[in-house]
Amino acid sequence: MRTDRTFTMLKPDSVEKGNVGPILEKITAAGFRIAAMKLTQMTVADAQEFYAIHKDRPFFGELVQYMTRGPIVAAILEKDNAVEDFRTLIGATNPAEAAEGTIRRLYADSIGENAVHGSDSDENAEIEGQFHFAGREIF
Ligand code: RTP
Ligand code: MG
Repeated sequence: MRTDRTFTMLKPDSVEKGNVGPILEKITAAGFRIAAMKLTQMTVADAQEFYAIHKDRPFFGELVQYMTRGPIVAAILEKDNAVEDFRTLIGATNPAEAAEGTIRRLYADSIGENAVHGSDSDENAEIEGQFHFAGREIF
């Protein structure tokens, strides 16, 4: 398994608000190489599977509704220490608690609609990247 890749989604709110360009600029400026990227929309079944770990949480229904309401930008990103460095770049889950200059602080509205996803482990980065991309789409 590679340990220098992470998986991200620019969530529907980022696409709706026209923030894809500025967010990608921050990601590439931070030294991440784009290994795979596409505009796509998750079905309800996709989102339920992707976020299965949260299925018993009270916000699960809202989360699935949010993540399926419009297109997302899915991407695999490469950099040394990618998973941890990307989580630092995006900031805390709740944008009100996210550090100054982080993507969620700059572009997210609330803990529910928080602009971006970042994998939380090397193992999940691999699983999530394969969930969204075929081998021939990864460079
Ligand atoms: P993500 O998986 O999207 O990168 O976010 P995360 O690790 O920072 O947060 P996680 O605990 O995995 O939660 C996944 C997503 O569920 C939504 N959420 N809503 N209303 C709420 O209290 C609440 N808590 C979490 C967010 O969209 C969060 O990113
Ligand atoms: Mg998470």
